[in-house]
This record gives sequence, structure tokens and C-alpha cells, in this order.
Amino acid sequence: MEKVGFIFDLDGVIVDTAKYHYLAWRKLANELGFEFSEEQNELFKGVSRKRCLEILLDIGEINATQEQFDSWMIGKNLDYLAYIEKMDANEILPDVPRVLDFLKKKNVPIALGSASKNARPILEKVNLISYFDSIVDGNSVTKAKPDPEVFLIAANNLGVNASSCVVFEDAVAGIQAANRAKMTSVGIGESNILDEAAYNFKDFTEISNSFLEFLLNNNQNK
Ligand code: B16
Ligand code: MG
Repeated sequence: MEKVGFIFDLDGVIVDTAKYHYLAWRKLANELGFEFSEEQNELFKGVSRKRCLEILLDIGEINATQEQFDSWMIGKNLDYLAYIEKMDANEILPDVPRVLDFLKKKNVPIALGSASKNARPILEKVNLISYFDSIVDGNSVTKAKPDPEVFLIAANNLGVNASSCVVFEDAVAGIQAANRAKMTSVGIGESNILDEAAYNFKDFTEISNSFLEFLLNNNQNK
């Protein structure tokens, strides 16, 4: 029987840090003289910090020197970190601890697979870091989702075959990355947006322990 691994995205799956990313990007946009809406922020989900700034500057039709680009990236991250500093366990999305506890009690290896370079401090702030056997984040990857690299490294770190992994993701690119890695993709969010996922749920309150058991059995027999 194959060992099964579970991989979680961070922003939009474990915590809703998208709102803090939005506030920090909006501040930069306003400083540069243009508006940045919450709808536009949707484009940033699961996307690397560098790529987000490129998109933001496209929206504002701003040409930046390399020096400006680098300093805006640093400034945005400092603003974002000020929000992260105030986070605590109350910001964990509903039923995430129940799912992590269920898996932990069954000795299922658990990894994080996130584009964020701030994943570790966030997991520390919300007190979930001890659940993770491996943390693969924006510091460990060379290729962004939808490339499967982040999840393949996570599977390797857990010592689990890629095809025996389950991935929880809220971004289209993340679902595509999981599918390309031949993993079982579970979309967390709007099913019409995440329609490439093998399974879809609004949030973890819709994922029962018996469904987790089903995922474990299903992937064990692969
Ligand atoms: P950072 P995820 C992603 O997290 C966010 O969804 C995305 O909006 C952000 O730009 C990216 O992390 C990089 O974050 O600036 O902290 O390195 O969904 O992959 O967990
Ligand atoms: Mg995400």
C-alpha cells in the first residue's frame, strides 16, 4: 500500500492573507497615483510577489527602472509584514485545525505548498507550524504555479509518490499545478472558477472526516 501525503496551499486555504496583500498593493498603487480594486486583486491569488508587481504596474501603466521596481517590492512586503505581525490563531480559516488534527492522528505526512516567501512566519503567528512535516514556499521554488515544481518538491520531502498526494488549493494555477503533478486536486472556493479540480468545496466545513478517510483509502490503492 502506498503512503499518502496531504499538501496545503497557504493563502486562501489555511488563512485569508489575500486581504492583507490587497491593502499593501492598494497603498502602493495609490502612492503611484492610481486605483486598485478588490476585483483586480483576484488576479494576484497564488501569483508570486514579483509577478504581482509586474501586473500592478501594467494596470497603472507605469514604467519602472530596476531600482524603483526593487524598492516597491521591498516597500510592499514591509507593509504586508506589518499586517502579518498582528495575526493570531483567530485568523485560521474554519475547520482547518480539525482537518489537520484528523490527519496528524492518523500519522499522515503533511506539507505546505505555497508561493509565499512569508509562509513560515505566518504559520508561526497562527500557531500551526508544528503540523507541517515539510514547508515548500516561495523561497524553495524556481518555477511558479501552474508549474508542478512546488508540489513535486513537497511530495519528495514527504517521501510520498506524487500520484499518492492530495492537494488543497484556492487558485486556478494551483489546481493546474496539482493536476500536472498527477496529484488529486481539491479546490477550495468557487467551483465554477476551480472547475479543473477533481473535487470542489466552498471551505473545509464542507469536508467531512469520512471524505478525508475516502481520500486516504483512494490514494493508498493507486
Ligand atoms: P509573498 P499562496 C500567494 O500565496 C498569494 O496568494 C499571492 O497573492 C502572493 O503574491 C504570493 O503568495 C506571494 O506572497 O509576497 O508573501 O511572497 O496562495 O501560494 O499560499
Ligand atoms: Mg492560495
